[in-house]
Amino acid sequence: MKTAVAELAALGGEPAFAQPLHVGRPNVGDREAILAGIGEALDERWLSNNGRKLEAFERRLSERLGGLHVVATCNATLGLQIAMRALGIEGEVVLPALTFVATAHAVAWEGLTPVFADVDAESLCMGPAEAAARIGPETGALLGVHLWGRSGDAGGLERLARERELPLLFDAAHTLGAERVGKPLAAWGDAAVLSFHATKIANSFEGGAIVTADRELAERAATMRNFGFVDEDEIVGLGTNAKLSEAGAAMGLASLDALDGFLAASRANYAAYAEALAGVSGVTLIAFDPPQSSNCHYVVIDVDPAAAGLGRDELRAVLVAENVLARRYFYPGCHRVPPYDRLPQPALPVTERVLDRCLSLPTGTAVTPEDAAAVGRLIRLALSRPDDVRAAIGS
Ligand code: T4K
Repeated sequence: MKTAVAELAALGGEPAFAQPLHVGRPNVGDREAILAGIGEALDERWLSNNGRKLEAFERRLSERLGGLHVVATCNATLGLQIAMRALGIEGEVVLPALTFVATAHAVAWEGLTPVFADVDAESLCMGPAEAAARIGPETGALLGVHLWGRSGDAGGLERLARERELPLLFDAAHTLGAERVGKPLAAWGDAAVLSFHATKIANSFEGGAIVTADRELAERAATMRNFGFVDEDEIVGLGTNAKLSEAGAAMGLASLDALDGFLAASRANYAAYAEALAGVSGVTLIAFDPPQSSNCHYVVIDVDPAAAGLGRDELRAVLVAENVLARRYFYPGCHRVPPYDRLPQPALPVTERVLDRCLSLPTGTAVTPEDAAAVGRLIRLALSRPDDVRAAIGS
């Protein structure tokens, strides 16, 4: 354990971790079950197109989500696109700029116009006030994001959408295992889309799922996922190929079986980070409140440079030198990257502050609470002598 600033790798010491500690290292369920599931698909020579694994995966996920309709897709990005088409959205879509770029790309790829809103300072999600400020005559839908698996005023967004007669879709990519007032985050809005990408709390290698209480919407989405086919020779409209493979579904099933263990690991890491960072001036852990009904899958700190003595990027350099590959999710913000940087740039003060100060720390089953505590100690040590650190990293 390092006790002196001079021992930090940024100042010439050995890295604290021999192997890199990643944000987004996949959680892997029971290896035997995964391989057996893939083996069954091979034995049956049924590798895609509504196979038994896909049906079981959709059924199991639906059970986990209180019986909602589930349409699994090859990823969440195409899931968002299909959901927007199935909802019949046209024109402008109001969404937060503070999200992974896939949210905005899905909108633009559908020929719709993203209109970026700010986020609420507490929840860091777009709430009704931020969304309402960006609604105009061309608005065709609201697209909320449960950022980092946390939720803002989802009920307020639902009320706003009802008042303005707009569909409300949620990007729920980060939310599996997270609830609000006893209701899964993926159950809010007219539809929501989960991601089962390798980096998510549960994965199907690549994958996603459209979730909705509306059976007809789910049927339209399922048809669009498979080229618009409703029968062998019958196509009812425009479709794409967004099918999840049987290998992916087998992985997804094993992930759902292991989900409670994954959640426990993330919550334990979150608790270890919270303890290790308690009282560190200028560093605030973005809270999951309460952790038991959150998935705690993204551990994010806010670094206030004035109070901490180092800025977020300086602290990140210290951690990377220690082999702690912290990420600046979701810097620089959708509004700042092509093609959206050519749109009129709205004032997004809360978004800009978060993008300048937030840092995602490694977690998941590849990280132990002891690792998390060690990362917390490194942060504490670096901030005990910020001037020495800054001089060493030359920022
Ligand atoms: N909406 C939101 C809010 C999202 O965050 C995402 C995806 C989407 C929509 C779209 O969902 P999908 O269409 O992907 O289902 C990664 C993921 O590729 C992306 O799915 C995810 N969000 C995003 C938050 O993270 P990158 O560009 O950061 O990936 P990359 O390659 O830098 O990997 C992240 C870290 O994970 C690295 O430290 C390496 C590690 N890693 C990654 C993979 C894939 C591993 O250790 N092993 C692996 O197999 O986007």
